[in-house]
Amino acid sequence: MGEAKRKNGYYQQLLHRYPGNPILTAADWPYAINTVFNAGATRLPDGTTLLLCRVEDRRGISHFCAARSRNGVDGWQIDPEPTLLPDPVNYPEEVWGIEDPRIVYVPELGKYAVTYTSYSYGGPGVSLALTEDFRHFERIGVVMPPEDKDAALLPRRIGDYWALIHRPITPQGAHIWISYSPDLRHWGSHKLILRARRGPWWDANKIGLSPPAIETPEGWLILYHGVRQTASGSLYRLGLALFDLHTPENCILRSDEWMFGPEELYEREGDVANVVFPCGYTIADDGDTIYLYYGGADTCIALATGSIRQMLEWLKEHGHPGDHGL
Ligand code: BMA
Repeated sequence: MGEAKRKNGYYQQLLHRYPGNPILTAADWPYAINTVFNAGATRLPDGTTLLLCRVEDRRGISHFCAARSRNGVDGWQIDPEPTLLPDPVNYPEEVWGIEDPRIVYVPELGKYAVTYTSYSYGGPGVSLALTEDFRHFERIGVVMPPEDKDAALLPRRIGDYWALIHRPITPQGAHIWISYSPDLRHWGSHKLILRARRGPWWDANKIGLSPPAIETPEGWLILYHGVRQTASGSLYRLGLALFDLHTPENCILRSDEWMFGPEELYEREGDVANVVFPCGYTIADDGDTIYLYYGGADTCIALATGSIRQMLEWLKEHGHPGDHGL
């Protein structure tokens, strides 16, 4: 079952890279850009996979552009022009661009909620927009002021409240929090739910939600990134944590080891070396196979597939309750 031999023995491979990676690069774009990476993902009602790609232009400022594919792997139809541009006149928090979208379909609204980083003089904050078709967007505006990012909504209310997982920077560090809202506009009941570890750990000092939480019968499964600072730069890797379905601020399990990290050249070399950064996934008709879309080295979009059931089994074997190892 997907065991890979590495330096000192074997580890279980949970995510399998698509051999044709990267699946999208700047060379595929219908207009001049610098890079394309960190895409939100969803499956539309007709089964089409939609990626809302973060595109960095040749000034350094990011916007979003949609790419659609029948099979989620190839044959991408890319919008001929930017799909969502920053709107600094009406939304000054977007003056330095919009980045890293996460898409969640919200059945109660019949709309997709897109949470993204809005970047300005104030720093990065979290903004929310709603859309039905990825052509027209209704901006709600800033939902978490700077400095905050890596946010995604849960797809349904918990009790009476919407819940947002996000990563503020506070004097205590860069940890993952949850906040609640009755109307998607007013947020409170903020709680820290997962701490960055310290010292030599792969997820020391800075962690953040990667794609939106995956709802499973055993809880909300999250893939989170950990950032290890080294003498030659940061290493972005991914681990797993499981949160209670009814009380999502309660962490049931957290992995000690990372389960995916930069290995291939398109993950190790690019504008920012050694980064794998997923912002979205789709789930196949079998309800178990996950297609994870991730940015490689802030330069391209790559795809890896895995099994949600296997990730849960691995987490039960390799995980610990609570803040183990802090
Ligand atoms: C994070 C985010 C991501 C980026 C990563 C590596 O802070 O800004 O957009 O992929 O850094 O540069």
